[in-house]
This record gives sequence, structure tokens and C-alpha cells, in this order.
Amino acid sequence: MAGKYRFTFGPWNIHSGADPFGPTVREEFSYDEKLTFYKKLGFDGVQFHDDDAVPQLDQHSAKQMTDKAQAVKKQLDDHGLAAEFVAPRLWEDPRTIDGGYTSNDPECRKYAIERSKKAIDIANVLDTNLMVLWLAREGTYIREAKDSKQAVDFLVEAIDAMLTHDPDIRLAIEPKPNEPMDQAFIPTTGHAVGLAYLCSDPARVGINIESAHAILAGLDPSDEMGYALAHKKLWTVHLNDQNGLKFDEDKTFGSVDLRRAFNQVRILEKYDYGQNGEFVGLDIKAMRTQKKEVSSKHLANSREIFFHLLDLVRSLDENKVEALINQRDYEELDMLIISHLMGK
Ligand code: XLS
Ligand code: MG
Repeated sequence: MAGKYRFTFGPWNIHSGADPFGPTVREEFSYDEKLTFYKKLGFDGVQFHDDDAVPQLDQHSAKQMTDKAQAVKKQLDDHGLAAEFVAPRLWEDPRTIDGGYTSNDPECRKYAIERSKKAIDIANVLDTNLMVLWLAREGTYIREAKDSKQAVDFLVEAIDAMLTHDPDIRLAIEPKPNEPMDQAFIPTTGHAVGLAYLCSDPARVGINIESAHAILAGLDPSDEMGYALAHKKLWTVHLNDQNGLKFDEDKTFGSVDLRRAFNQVRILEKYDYGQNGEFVGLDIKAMRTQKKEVSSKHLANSREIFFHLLDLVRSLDENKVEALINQRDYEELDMLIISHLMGK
């Protein structure tokens, strides 16, 4: 049963606890140390930002970059791990202060595209054809700062350049409505799917749904998943949880709303998520209060909660559900689900 789902997280999910209001609170594990955690915690693959794999990427020649990526690949092989995806980190460099692909400065837009091509080259060396695009600064702090129609044109131009750079690459857009921006240009799954259809090869542009991002947009993550599944575009997920409309909390999966988490597992299970090689990705941060020795529990716990919910999905009496739907007795259906979640 466990074999059907394969899990991943990114090295940034084990972290030293800094937030916008305070410094680190525990020593950072090195990347090499983090790699030893994966199998122990029950994970099979690693999610990468381009510079998680090749630090100081922009300072390297193409040859240096490839050599470094090859060393990372060897290390993954030694640990029996796969690379799930590579994501270009376009939110830290001075050239991305006003956004990457949608910057008002043509030189900065060019940098963002060139950097993304490098991320694709790294993905190739790591033997994955999936790139995640979290469009961090593609948005505005004030509405008048950018032209929202032109921003979409810029995004299409950038994505087309990536699709042309590598005929095998697949791009999974990770929508998020806000943070760090006030307004993001691609806030929801629907926006991302619409963007995909404007690109030169829509079949190679899909979605990464992060639970917390959907919740921040006031949407139900499992409905977002259904929408992407209907378009055959749910290529990865970032499961986590979020307590209402505030900063992106990246909480342990199911820790705020078990029913909402149950419905995410239910739709993934119903539509055979994973059968085309999709991983169940987690994007979860440990609480700042956690001590270093126990700062990876959030990952193992999220995976365990996923499996408990999977048991509940599989033991739900679907005939009863069906009958109550046919009777349009949604009060009783509500009670059935709540009782099931409570083990009654
Ligand atoms: C931030 C995003 C980020 C992406 C990877 O909110 O979730 O962690 O998943 O670039
Ligand atoms: Mg994410």
C-alpha cells in the first residue's frame, strides 16, 4: 500500500528557523547531512532549487555547473534517491528585485530567462524532465507598477523560451496569490492552466498545487486538484496546511483541518495520482520553536498523517456515500464523513 505513493521534500524544508522578524534559532544541517535524512524519514526523492544543487550558480561557467550537478547526481545515486524537479530561484538576485520574467527592465527579464535555462540544464544532469516555476515576484506591490496584460505576454515569452531550450522539459507552475507580492499575476490553478494554453506547447505546461497557496486564495485545495486533474496537468503537489488568511505558514499536512487534508488524499487516490510517476511532494517548515535534533519531525509526521488519511479514504463506505448523494441528504453525508474521521 505504501509502495503506491512516493514522497519528496526539498532541502529548504529542514531549516534553521529564521523568519522576517528574527535570526536563525538552530544550526543549519549541511546539505550532505540533509541527504542522509531522506530514506530514514521514508522519502524517495529530492526537490531542488537550481542553487540547492549548484550553489552560487551565476558565478560558474557552464562546464563548472555541469561538473557540480554531476557530483550531485552521483550523491543521489549513492543514497538511492531520485531528483523530482528543479526550480529556478528567481527571487534573491538583485536582478529579480522587480520580478524575473515580468520585470519592467528588459535586462532583468533576459537574466531570468537565461537563469531558467541553466536550471533546465541542471535538471537534465539530475535526470529529471520536470521544472517547477514558483512565480515568486511575478506580481506587484501597487497596481500601477506593471501592466497586467503585458505581464502575461512576458510570462508566455519566458515559458516558450524554456520549452524551446529543451524539447523534453515539462514545466509545472506553482500558483500562489500573494507573498512576497501583494498581488501575484498567476494566483490560482485556473490562471496557471489558462497560461499553459497560451504557450507554444501546452501539453508540456502543467501544475504544482500547494495546499497552503490554494487556501491563501480562499479556495479548497482538493477542488484545485480536481481542476488540474481534469486537464491532465497535476504533475506534482506541495502538501502542507495553513491556518486561515495570513503569511504562508507551511504547516504539517492535516494539522489545521483534517477533513480538508482527507479530501486532498481522497481525490489523489480516486484518480490514481502517482501512476505516471508523480511524487507526493511536501513543502513544510518545522516550527521555529523546534530544537535542532528534532527539526525534521514535521516531514515524517506529514507522511504518516497522509497514510492515516489514506486508510480512512479506503475504509469509507462509498456505497453509503453514493446512497446519500442519491437521496440528496447532505446533512447525513456530512455526519457520515465527520463520524468516519472521528473513528465512530
Ligand atoms: C513558496 C514556495 C516554494 C516553492 C519552490 O511559497 O512554496 O517553496 O515550492 O520554489
Ligand atoms: Mg511550494
